[in-house]
Order: sequence, then structure tokens, then C-alpha cells
Amino acid sequence: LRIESELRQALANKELLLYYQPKVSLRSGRVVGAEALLRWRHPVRGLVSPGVFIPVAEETGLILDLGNWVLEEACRQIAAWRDANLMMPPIAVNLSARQFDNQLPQRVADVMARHQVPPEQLMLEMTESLLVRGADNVIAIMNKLVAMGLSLALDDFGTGYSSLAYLKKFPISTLKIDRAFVIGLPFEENDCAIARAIVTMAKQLRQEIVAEGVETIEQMSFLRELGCDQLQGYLFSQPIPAADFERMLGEGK
Ligand code: G
Ligand code: G
Ligand code: MN
Ligand code: NA
Repeated sequence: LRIESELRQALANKELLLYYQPKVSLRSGRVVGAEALLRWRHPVRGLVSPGVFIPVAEETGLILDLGNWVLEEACRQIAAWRDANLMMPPIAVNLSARQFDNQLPQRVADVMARHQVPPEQLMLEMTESLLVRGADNVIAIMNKLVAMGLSLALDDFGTGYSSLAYLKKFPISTLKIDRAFVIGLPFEENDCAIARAIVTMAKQLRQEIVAEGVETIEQMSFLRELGCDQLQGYLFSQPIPAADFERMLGEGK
């Protein structure tokens, strides 16, 4: 309860900020995207992890306000980079299942229009729990977002309960292999088998594959052999402030 009211204040007091974690192309070695991750700079507790406050926000419904803030802030940042003539890759924003209602496409369209963000600059990440809900209107909402030119990624893949049969019904362009299966590569046989199966399936479905939580060169080599497209993880960078992300891309030129 304490966190809930503090979180409300945090929104009003501008204590929230976005960090960016690069996604690196295995083919070119270049940064080809980033995931925006919410952070809370608490005046007393310091930087609070979303692992602590997102679940509270989900329970209380505050995730709707938080989610709108994240979308707004990501689009503001994309526009600021463009206005500064910086060439930045697409930014992915996490969406909670609770944000998925019939008004979502219009809300996203409004924010994009306000900041004149082209759809190629924005991606949306969502988790499997959304697919399990499986309602027809989820597919309809996704189709609207795709029709707006946005691309959709399925986050934390393999950790939920969605049947593989669902996958082909959803207009998803990217699968993100959860770091739970990346941790054991290349030494744990089971993790290798699961990673291989996910990549093989995603390729058949013509989806891009991003591996999360990549921390070692050995993991990278294994994922390269599998034909994974992009990697995200501490091997390349932790989530970092916008200014550091700009600097990283500037140095890469
Ligand atoms: O950044 P970190 O690994 O601490 O994030 C912990 C969890 O919080 C992850 O599961 C991540 O998906 C989630 N998260 C981070 N930022 C956002 C956000 O803006 N919206 C939602 N819904 N979840 C987020
Ligand atoms: O659920 P989601 O995939 O959105 O969560 C991303 C979270 O994973 C972020 O909070 C980020 O801090 C964390 N993360 C990103 N890369 C690594 C990594 O290489 N190792 C570990 N342990 N965590 C990571
Ligand atoms: Mn994510
Ligand atoms: Na994840």
C-alpha cells in the first residue's frame, strides 16, 4: 500500500525515468535497437528496480498510468534524438497485458502523432500471458497496431503457458528467448535443446529472434551457430541512461 501511494506520487513528481538496453545484430555487430526499461529514482531508497514496483502497479491498475507515461516518454526521447539529427535505432517499449484494450491503438497513435514519431522507430514488447487470454479482440488489437506500421515482439518466450499453436495466429514479427534458457548455454544440454527448438520454430514462422540475458562469449557463439538474429545482455551493455546510449552509438560510427 505504501509503495502504491508512493508510486502515484512518483509519477507526479517526475521520479520515473527510462533506461535503454542495446540489442546487437549478430551479423553486423551493430546496435540495431534498444529496449526501454523503467526506473524509479526514489528520493530516499535510491534507484528502485521495476521488479519491485511493476507487480504492485499491475495489481493496483496503476500500470495503465505508468504504461502511458512510458509510451509518452519513449516517444518524446525518439523525437528529441531526431530533432538533434541523431540516427538512433528503433526503441522497444514493454506493454502490460492490462494495457491491451480496444483503446490501445488509438492511444498509441495519439502519442506518436503528438511527437511525430514514425512507426519504424517504435516496437512493442508483450508477454505470453496476453496470448493465453487469447481473446479475439487481442488479435484484432494487434492487427490494428501492425496496420499502423508498428512491429510486435513476444517477450520472455518459453516461460509462459501459451501453446505453440497460438503463435502463428498472432501478428508477431520478433520472438525474444527468455534469459532462463540462455543462462545454461552452451553447457546445459536441456537449455541447448530448448534454444535450438525455439530458433528453429521462429525461423519457420519467419520471425526475428532476439536472445535475452546474454552474458558470455560462449553463449554468443552458440546463439550465432543457431542462427539467432540479435542479442541483448550484459555482455554488451546493461540498461543505461539515454545520454550514455547516445554516446555508445556515436562511438560505434
Ligand atoms: O529492468 P529490469 O530487468 O529490472 O526489469 C524487471 C522487469 O520489469 C522486467 O520483467 C521488465 O519487463 C519489467 N519492466 C521494465 N520496464 C517496464 C515497463 O515500462 N513496462 C512494463 N509493463 N514492464 C516493465
Ligand atoms: O522481462 P524483460 O525481458 O523485459 O526484462 C528485462 C530485464 O532483464 C531488465 O530488467 C534487465 O535489467 C535484465 N537483464 C538484461 N540483460 C541481462 C543480463 O545479461 N543478465 C541478467 N541477469 N539480467 C539482464
Ligand atoms: Mn522486455
Ligand atoms: Na524477458
